[in-house]
Amino acid sequence: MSHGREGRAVVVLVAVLMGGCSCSETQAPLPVQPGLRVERARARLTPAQVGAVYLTLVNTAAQEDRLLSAETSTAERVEMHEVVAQGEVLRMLARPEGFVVPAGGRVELRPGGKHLMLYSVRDAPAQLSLTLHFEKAGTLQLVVPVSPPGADEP
Ligand SMILES: [Cu+2]
Repeated sequence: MSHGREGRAVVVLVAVLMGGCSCSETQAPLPVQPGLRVERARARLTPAQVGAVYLTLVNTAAQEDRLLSAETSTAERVEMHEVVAQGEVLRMLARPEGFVVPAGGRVELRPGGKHLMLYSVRDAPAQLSLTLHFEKAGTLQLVVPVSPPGADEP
């Protein structure tokens, strides 16, 4: 008998909890954030006051987007670059048009490929705050850890 009562008490408690849940469901559901996500952001600085930021742009939206520009208070200028092979020579080209991120796709900025180039780095902080401007997703701000020189993987 006492078992039956405990069982009923549990049922009531569950009903109360579920009631609470359905109450909160009347609020606006959490939006499935369309747009861009950044993964694996890291920066590498050199003693020559230049540096690079590598990261992965993940586009969760149903339309393509484009990284238009980037800035950080740590450097005077940030440019979008890409290392490309021309014959047997590797060249670093400026990509002022930015980086297109396909719908539902991703673009990897990595050593030996696309990257953000930092010029006139003011100091060598442990991390830097980076602002990214996208054509559709707007502005994204993130904190990028600075790796010691040579620590980055290819
Ligand atoms: Cu570069």
